[in-house]
Amino acid sequence: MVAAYRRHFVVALADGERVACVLKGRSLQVAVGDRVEIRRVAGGGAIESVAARSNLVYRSDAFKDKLLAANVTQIAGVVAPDISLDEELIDRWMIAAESTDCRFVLFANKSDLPGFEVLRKRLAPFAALGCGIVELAAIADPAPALDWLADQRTVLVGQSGMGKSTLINALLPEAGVRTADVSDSLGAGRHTTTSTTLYPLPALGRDTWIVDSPGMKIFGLAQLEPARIAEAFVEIRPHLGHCRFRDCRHDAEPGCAVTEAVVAGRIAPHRLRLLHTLQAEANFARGKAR
Ligand SMILES: Nc1nc2c(ncn2[C@@H]2O[C@H](COP(=O)(O)OP(=O)(O)OP(=O)(O)O)[C@@H](O)[C@H]2O)c(=O)[nH]1
Ligand SMILES: [Mg+2]
Ligand SMILES: [Zn+2]
Repeated sequence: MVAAYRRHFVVALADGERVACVLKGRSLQVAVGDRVEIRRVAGGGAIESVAARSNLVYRSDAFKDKLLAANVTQIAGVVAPDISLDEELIDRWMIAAESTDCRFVLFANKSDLPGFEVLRKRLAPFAALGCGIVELAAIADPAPALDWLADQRTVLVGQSGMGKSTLINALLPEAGVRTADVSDSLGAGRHTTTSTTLYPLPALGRDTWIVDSPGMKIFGLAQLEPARIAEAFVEIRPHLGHCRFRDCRHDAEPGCAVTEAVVAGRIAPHRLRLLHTLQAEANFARGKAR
């Protein structure tokens, strides 16, 4: 399945034909990147089944799921100097990637703009956590991103106006994806990209593609299992299992290896706070019978 807009989908068949589809049945969940079976109906198709997937990247709160893509190998966050940086959002993308066995990379876009040097400094802590950072000006040249996209099934995430669609256009000029000035998209409080769309990148490898998604300001991870969220923090993970209490919450318990690592400067305090926030969000969602 290659494009999703609300309850409307586009499926690309093996011979290249594209069929507008609806979902058969309410229980079925489908995301771009899914392999599906369809049945022809008047005017299009109905998605009847979804093949087993290697993973599903989505965001969720206590009330609903927002599917991004299935069978993903890499999440690429896009940031730029002309839009205020939300570090917690980046942290959440990293956690989403870790918990779905995806690689995470940050595209620091609009390197041609003033203020890029400030952005570069603010991204340094993410590099320290092991995330790749690619500096580029997508509008002029997507080349720095190519090595990172090769042989990967990537989903682009980022706030509106960062340049996700611009990067797609630079990679695939024939795609003609709509982009818009930051002032336009932010001023009206609307997003330029409204559907989630998969673009094959055959020049960069077999089964290689990239997904453009609508801009997002929040990234809920309520679907995560509360007890396992800590493992998705790369710098917290090595300390797990070393606390005095087996069921340590890494809060105010004595003999907590994680809070000791915070005191020693090996874990940033905001990262431990985010762990507790994500656990609270996940527990809250579980309390609601979703
Ligand atoms: N100066 C500069 N502007 C860029 C660059 N990349 C994108 N832009 C501009 O940033 C604006 C937003 O780009 P889009 O590609 O529409 O952003 P988006 O992330 O797809 O936004 P949504 O679809 O709303 O999520 C456009 O005016 C682009 O021309 C770049 O490398 N340098
Ligand atoms: Mg866009
Ligand atoms: Zn602990």
